Amino acid sequence: WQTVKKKVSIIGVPMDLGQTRRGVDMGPSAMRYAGVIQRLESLGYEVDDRGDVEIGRPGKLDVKNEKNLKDLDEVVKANESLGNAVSKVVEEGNFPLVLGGDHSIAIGSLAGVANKYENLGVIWYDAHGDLNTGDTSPSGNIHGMPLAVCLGIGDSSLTQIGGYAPKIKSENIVIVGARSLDEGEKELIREKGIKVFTMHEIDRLGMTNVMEEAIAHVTKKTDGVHLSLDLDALDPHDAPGVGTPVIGGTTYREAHLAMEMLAERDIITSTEFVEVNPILDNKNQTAEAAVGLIGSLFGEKLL
Ligand code: EXY
Ligand code: MN
Ligand code: MN
Ligand code: MN
Repeated sequence: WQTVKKKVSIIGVPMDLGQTRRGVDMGPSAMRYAGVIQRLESLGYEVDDRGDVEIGRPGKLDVKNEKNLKDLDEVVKANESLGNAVSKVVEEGNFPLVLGGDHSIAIGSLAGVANKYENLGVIWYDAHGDLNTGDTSPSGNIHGMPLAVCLGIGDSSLTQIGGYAPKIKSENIVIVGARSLDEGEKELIREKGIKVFTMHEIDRLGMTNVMEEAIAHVTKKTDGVHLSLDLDALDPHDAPGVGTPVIGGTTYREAHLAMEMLAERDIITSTEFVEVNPILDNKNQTAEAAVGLIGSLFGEKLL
């Protein structure tokens, strides 16, 4: 009885150079081990695993430079290849599911999809804003910068990945789950009028209302929506295997509800699941949580 569904193409990105805690490069393996392919197949999808993008090694070229962008050259190179791989998936009419890797890989994913749409919407489900540049970043870690980069803000070697900038417009973005923002990020949010549902709004309105409003916002002027899901949006109790945990996050159930609402509305056209770090995890709990959320996003229901 299963209806014909779009083919899902998986691309692994064992990237750990966008930050300094090693181990997040094992994220794609951990999610495969947690059964992501079988999970999608059991929902009736045809899955084609395209393997992993090649990543350089840390510090080979430059660990930190005067631009305050750690391992810039390697991060650029990997995101160029990822952009090409994702672009091919979209051209073939398949759904790109990118498995990270640290969040710097959103630069490549969005480079690969954004030029396929007139106006791409983005849901950024994250404890952080990822809106830093080399000038505002307290760390020099590029995983704290991808959303700014996709808005065309930051070093041109990053913003020009894929050969065009910007990838997205600030009015088509919504951030959900934020609870850690640097001063420069707050300024950018105000300046650009970016829609943010912090944990405060989630507590106050409830996840159902937040997602209703978030979906309304990202579908208003768009013809596709990318979901960028950082596992650190979940509370560290439910997702301990992440490099930058922040107390007070969304629960496992709230995250599932969000995915289930996206599945009901059927608005997501590409996605990435990032920041799973098996070394910091508790018996693959975070990768399993990620795969469960992928199940819900792709329409899994109990009854
Ligand atoms: N805002 C901090 C920084 O830029 O260093 C922390 C960023 C963490 C980014 C994580 C993956 O979402
Ligand atoms: Mn992030
Ligand atoms: Mn984060
Ligand atoms: Mn579920």
